[in-house]
Amino acid sequence: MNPDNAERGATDHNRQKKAAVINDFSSFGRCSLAAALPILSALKVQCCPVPTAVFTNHTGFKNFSWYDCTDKLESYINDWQATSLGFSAIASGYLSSVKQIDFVERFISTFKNPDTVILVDPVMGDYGRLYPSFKDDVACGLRRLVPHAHVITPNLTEACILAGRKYDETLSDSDLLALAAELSPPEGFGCVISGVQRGEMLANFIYSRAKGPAIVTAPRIGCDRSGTGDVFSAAVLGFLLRDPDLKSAVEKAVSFVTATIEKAVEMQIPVTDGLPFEETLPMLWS
Ligand code: PXL
Repeated sequence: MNPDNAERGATDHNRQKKAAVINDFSSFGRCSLAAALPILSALKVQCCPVPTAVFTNHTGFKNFSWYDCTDKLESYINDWQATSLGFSAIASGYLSSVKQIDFVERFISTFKNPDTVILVDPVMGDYGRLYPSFKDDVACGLRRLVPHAHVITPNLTEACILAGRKYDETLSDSDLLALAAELSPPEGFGCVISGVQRGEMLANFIYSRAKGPAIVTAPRIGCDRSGTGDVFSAAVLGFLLRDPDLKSAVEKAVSFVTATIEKAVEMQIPVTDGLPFEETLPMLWS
């Protein structure tokens, strides 16, 4: 190890928090790393991206191409260990193979320290269907990451898959709170089932290990938009690093997402193109 790096892990944490974010990079569509980077930066967290794949644009477009980065991932563990990097948070998102899930487990066990916050966003699908390019083995593999996490942020589709049950849009509020409790990782903050449609509202069903169940709602504005879940989970992580209260982090993330969706409607942004957070990032500065 370079002796200059010996103290880096401990001192960097005091200077500025760092989050390693293991997710894909989609060059168009403002999702995954392209959302996590600006949002964590605005929340004054240094985002260190670990790209699992590079996409021309996300898979919600008719045409998309990608190259897979699996073969390059191990270098992140080797080089960052040699540089003695330490992280205040590790987050995972779009993982397209069991090999990548294995990598996330190794990454967490290498870099986790007693204070590291681990967020797993089990990105797999929406509206009861897996995203194109996802296979059942990945869906099963993602269950393995939950016990490593302190907080997970599935949507309804992902929560049903994680729990091994059929997708069901008719679940009651109490069913969804029970599901959030069932899926909560054994340690840490808990689980948020995000963006569940409730008439004119969108509801987030929270099970907080410290404070129990809660529901945070916001008006449903226009159509669902690509990348909303990624913006939400990045904001939840950034806010949790400031204040370890899950409900309060969700409330602040929901306010940010809602204001950004209002802007998207006002600016007539196509629903595929992600949220125009460039317009609202200043809300996160303080
Ligand atoms: O927003 C989730 C997501 C992330 N990454 C890619 C995607 C999607 C959803 O469609 O296609 C590449």
